[in-house]
Amino acid sequence: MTAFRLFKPPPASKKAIFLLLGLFAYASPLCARIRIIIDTDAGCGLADQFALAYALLSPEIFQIEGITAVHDGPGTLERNFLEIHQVIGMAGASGIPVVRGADRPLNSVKEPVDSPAARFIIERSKAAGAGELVVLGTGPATNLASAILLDPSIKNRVTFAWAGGTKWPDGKGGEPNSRLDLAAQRVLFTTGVKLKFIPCGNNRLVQNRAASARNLRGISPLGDYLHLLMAANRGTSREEFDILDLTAIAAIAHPELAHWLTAPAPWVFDDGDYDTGCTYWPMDVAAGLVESPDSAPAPLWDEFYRKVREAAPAGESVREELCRVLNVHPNPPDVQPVEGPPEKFSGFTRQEVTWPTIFGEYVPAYVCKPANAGAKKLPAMICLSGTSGDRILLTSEFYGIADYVSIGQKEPHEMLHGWASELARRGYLTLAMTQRGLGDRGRTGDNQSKAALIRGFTSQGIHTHEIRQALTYLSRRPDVDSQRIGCTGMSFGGITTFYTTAVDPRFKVAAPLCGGVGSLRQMIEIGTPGYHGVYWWVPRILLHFDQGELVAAQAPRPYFIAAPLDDIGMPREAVQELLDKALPAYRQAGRPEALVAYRPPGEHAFTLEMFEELVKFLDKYL
Ligand SMILES: [Ca+2]
Repeated sequence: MTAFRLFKPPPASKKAIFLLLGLFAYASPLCARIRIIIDTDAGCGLADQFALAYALLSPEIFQIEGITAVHDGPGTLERNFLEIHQVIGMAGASGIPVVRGADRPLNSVKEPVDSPAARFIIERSKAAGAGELVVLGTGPATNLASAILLDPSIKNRVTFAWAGGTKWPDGKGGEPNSRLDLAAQRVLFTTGVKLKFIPCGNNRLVQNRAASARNLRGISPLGDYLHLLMAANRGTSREEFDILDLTAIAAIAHPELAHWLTAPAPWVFDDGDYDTGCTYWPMDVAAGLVESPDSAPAPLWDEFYRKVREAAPAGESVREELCRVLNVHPNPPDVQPVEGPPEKFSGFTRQEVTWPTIFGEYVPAYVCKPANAGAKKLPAMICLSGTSGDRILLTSEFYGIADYVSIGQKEPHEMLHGWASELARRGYLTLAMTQRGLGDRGRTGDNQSKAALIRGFTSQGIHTHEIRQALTYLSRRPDVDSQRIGCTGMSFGGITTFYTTAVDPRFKVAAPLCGGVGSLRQMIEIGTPGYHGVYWWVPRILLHFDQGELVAAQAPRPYFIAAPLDDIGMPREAVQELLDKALPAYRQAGRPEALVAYRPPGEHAFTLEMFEELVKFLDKYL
């Protein structure tokens, strides 16, 4: 998704969908977008997030001038302000002003609570621009009422809309938006402003947990988040929620569905009841926008799900977004290698290669070639070890499982030795590098990662950079077929393989082995997240995508995932989620067989059987 998504005209195919919806389902405004400010107590529950998501994902309907935060009781303003940013981030929107409002209710119908939000509403109401401004409140009406009291002439320039209040016209007792600032509601009702009133009770867009699990979970990071709010909202055991705030934004977007009627605005009693014997100017009342998620058809919910699904970035935009998240450049990095002489071993030759990388460090690597390789250009693989390994382990003459003590380590670990050199014996040119923080680079991985974070780097971004340097180097070697280069790695090397191949389209194949790959969200919910070092934790990534979306975006690149069923670094449910997300993209690309999952019984280990499966995959696809 680009940074300017909201201001980009929809592509032709989407335009056609909007036109069809407009002509046949709704009489939606297609020509003039609605200029809107949304005033919200976004962090107080879940309804505001649904409303914001819908508005942010409806650029064909709304031109959002800004979003203002309001309190929903003492000490809540900042939480609500931050939640607005959260939803904007997940919707992939940017460039929308977010403004803090009042942190307390009005003292009386005559005294405004001055705030940046009230001033912002007044300022935007005076801005030149086509069409009238709608200011929609989905929380206590403090900011709206304060703008009116600060500048009464605003009523000539703005249509106010407000979701709250008890059922019209004869409901009993208040509801929270009304109760938390009754004076503000009275200002809206008694000052003669143009008002669209969306009362509670009459209007019900209902959502339940089963439907949200079915329709929102897993469709995009935003869908996951909205479902999480449904599943965990304030500890309530309720299965069903009226999403009043979404009803309000839907009533503005699709007025023909809201059964508007006109009635004189009443005085509101202290208990929230309406005094229809004491009335003021006419207002529009939304009298019946009702839809359940289980009714058929459910056009509003269907539209909502579709838009939340489209909030997931796809294809090339995923790669661009991932580059931003990892803070790496989308273009390939350069490399200036220093090559040593080749040494002969049984069945392969080994040559040392080093190159300068960031922070004045050098990457040490070995390149292994089949003995008697001849003049033919070879397919090449970058090979990466886990945290207990290094380039020495990867390129030993001995191939097989045995104890290994890497430089700087004390305890031996049982590991697969010499698998990069064995791949060379099998016909591949391999480059085995010691990744940052391992072996002969000093075992300081986690501390290096933490230092990188506060310098503005991400740990994965640095690993990615170095592995891409290796790719640049290999692609320039005269004995390598630059169109046939892949990357594989075990454990720590698996997760660095995962991100590097997702970032760099030059790789022909990707093969993360036991790499903590599957679903980040599921890993932190049901897995053993303490197992992974700092390198695994990519800041803000779940705002953009989970790992399944990253693999889906690479279809139809041949992809091999080794995921033992009891691997502590990747719960089987998480791996299944990745496959469920990626397989449709591979099917659509006409190459479902190119997504290969090797899921043997067993724990986190690189076995001889796994190596043979990897070779089978490489022989077929590289
Ligand atoms: Ca609200």
